[in-house]
Parts: sequence; structure tokens; C-alpha cells
Amino acid sequence: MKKLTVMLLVAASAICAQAGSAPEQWNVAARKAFAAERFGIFLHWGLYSNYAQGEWYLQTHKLDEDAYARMMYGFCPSKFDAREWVRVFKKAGAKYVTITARHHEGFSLWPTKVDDGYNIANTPFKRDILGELAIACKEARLQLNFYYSLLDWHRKDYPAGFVTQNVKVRDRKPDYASYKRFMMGQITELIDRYHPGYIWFDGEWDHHFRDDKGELGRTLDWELDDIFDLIHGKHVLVANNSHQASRPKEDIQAFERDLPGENSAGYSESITVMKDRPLEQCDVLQNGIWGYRIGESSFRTPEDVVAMVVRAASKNANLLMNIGPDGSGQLPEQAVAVMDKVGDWFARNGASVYGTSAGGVADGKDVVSTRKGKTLYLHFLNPEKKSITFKPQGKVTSVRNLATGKPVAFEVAADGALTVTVERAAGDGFDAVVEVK
Ligand code: FHN
Repeated sequence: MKKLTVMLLVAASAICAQAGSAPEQWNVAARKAFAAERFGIFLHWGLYSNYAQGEWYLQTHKLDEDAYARMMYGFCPSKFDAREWVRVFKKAGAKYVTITARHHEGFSLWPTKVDDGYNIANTPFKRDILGELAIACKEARLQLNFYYSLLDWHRKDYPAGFVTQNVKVRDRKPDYASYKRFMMGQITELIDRYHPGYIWFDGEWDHHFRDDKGELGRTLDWELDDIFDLIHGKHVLVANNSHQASRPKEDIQAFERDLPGENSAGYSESITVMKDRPLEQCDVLQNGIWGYRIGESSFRTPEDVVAMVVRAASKNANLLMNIGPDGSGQLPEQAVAVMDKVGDWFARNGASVYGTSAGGVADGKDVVSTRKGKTLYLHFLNPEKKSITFKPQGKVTSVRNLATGKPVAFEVAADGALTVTVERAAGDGFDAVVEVK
């Protein structure tokens, strides 16, 4: 009898544990809403933007941290206009914006009360950048989110990991309990003041290493569950760019520069794509760099960005495309020009991306597909590719070019296979989206 009671108790606690880890209703709804957005703008902005050499300048140039931090007294982005930024993002077709509230350099873009003063309040600019952006985003109905660095190149209490140990921080006094208190204080402020949709973590990998057998080891227990619980308690989602398998409490699976499942840039080796979470691929607009780099004039084209958005959507993922504003507070001219054209494309073809899921047909390379309900969208990405054959799910009644509304030629074979053939003239590659109903 005693044995049976113990067995029942064990079974009951297993069920409770399962129930406890099931996402709550708000969370399910928030994940779904996030996945439907499909296109967001990432912003890397901080003191590094004034140095104009990318966001890793302090680390890569082995600078003295105290000397670097003096830039706080010269940070005065007088051209910053949150409404103008938001106008560009909205026009681009983006549904959300994710900004580096605090990147690895440790400088905070809002007047935080819980740090040692390394924040916007102590610059000559003084204005609350996140606050202004939050207002502008709210007016335009764009969701604002925050990137938050777990590692820190400024604070003395952060226990430096493999990357951070090379930064010249004087008089380090590693104390994770103190550093975690600081992070939780900042995250509480960020959520209570600015109401983000998610907090996007980065830097856990500072404490990752591979042993002789290639097994992953960790030199710090970040106690991330406590931080994630704090965030979930405020009904905000969590993403973590750990470059490792997602933890159960992470709501969004993050892929840096990799198409989910393809490890295209090599950051997500052997990571299984989660079926029960929204996915997000982040990537760069300015060649190979996140923070603004002067002299780097190579940007992705509008066609590149559109192809990336639809490829991501065809894999059930959002695309978070990065722009690095400069130290004056302006978005690079090239970025604005590219985004303007991307927005024109979205105005004509947005239905094939927003609120869609993977289409599940086509080869996934020259032609990719997305789906909404019974409608299928075929994106002809390779101008050389003019036709495609596949088995549709139901009876096909209409096939047309989504942007122009013009009918597109199709044939249904005796075995039910559908062949769709597009007419493509030079230069019209941008609008080769076919709607199949
Ligand atoms: O080190 C960062 C880098 O600066 C940038 O923020 C990207 C964005 O995904 N993440 C890190 C590298 O994994």
C-alpha cells in the first residue's frame, strides 16, 4: 500500500511538473502574435557608434576600458529623432524593433537607476533614448523589444569569461550574485518603464567551452531560470542567442545569421529547430557588422533583404534585419534607401509573408513557399527559374501574380500535379510572388 502511494505521488508530481512547464495562455498568444509579425528591425547603437568601428571595437582593439568609457562624455547624438526612425521602419514593412538597450560595452541607453552611472543620463545628451523610442513605436503601433547583453566589458563584478577576460577592466571583483542583482534590477526597469514584447539575451557563450571530446562545458551557472521567471512574471517573452540548444523557458529560438536548420553562417551547429516555438533569424544589412562602421559602404540590396525575409518565412522564421545608426543619431543613408524599397515590396506582397507559415512545397532554394490557410504563395527567387511542379493540397481555382493581380499560367496533370509557369522579363524579379488558391 505504502509502495502504491509513493508511486502515485511520483506520477502526480511528474504530471504537475509537466503542467508547470506548459506555457500559460498569455504566453501562447504572445508567441503566436510574434511569429505572425515576420519582419523586424534590429538596432545596434551605443558609445561604439561614436567610434564608428563596429560594436566590438573595445575588445578587438584591446583598448583600455577606462579610456574607452570616457566617450560617455562625448556622446551627443543631436540628430536622433525617434519618430523619423520609426517612420523609416514602418515604411520598410517592419512590425517590430529590437534595440540594444545595453550591448557588451556595458553602456545603457536609458537613465537607469541601478548602475554606477554608465548610462545616457550622464552624457551631454541626457535624453532617454529608449523612452523616446517607446513613445514613437507606440504611436506607430510597432512593437518595441530589447536586446540585453549578459556579458559585460565594463562592470567590475561581472565574472569575465573566455571573451571578456581579454578586455582591460581595472580592479575586477567578480561577484555573480551582485552582477545578477544588477541585471535583474535593470530588466525590471526596462519592462516596467517601456513595456517591451521580448527581452533578447546575448553573451551566454562567454562562459562556454568545448572539452577534448568536443562536449560543451560551462564556467558559470547564470541561473537564467530566475531571470526568465522574472520576465515571464511580467508577461514578456524571452529569446536567448546562446548559439546552443534552447532552454525550456526560452520562448523564441534565436538564430544568428543562420537560416534555421541550415547553419549557413556556422553559429548554430547541431542545433535542432524547435517545432513548438517561434523562430527568429537575425542578420546584418551593412557588410559583416552590427554596430556602425564608417567607410563600410557595402550594404545588402533590397532584393537581398526581400529574399532573406521570404526564405526565413518559408522556414517558419521571422527575419530581424540589423541597422547600425551612426554617432550623430542618424540611420546610414544606404540603409534608409534599401529599406524604402523593401517597404515598396511589402506594400505589394506583404500578404505572402505576414501571418504565414512554411508552405512546404517547392525546392526551398530557387523557389520557396509560404502558406496562409488554404492560400499558398510561391516566391520565385532565381530569375532563371520559370516553372515549378508539385502536388497541391486541394483543388486549384486561381493562380495569379500577387503584386499585379495578373493570371499566371498553370496546368493540372492527370495525377493532380500542378505546374505553375511565370513569365519573367529582365528586371521584374522583385515581384515574382505567385498566389495559388
Ligand atoms: O557579439 C554579438 C554581436 O556584437 C551582435 O550583437 C550579435 C547579434 O546577434 N550577437 C553577438 C555574437 O553572437
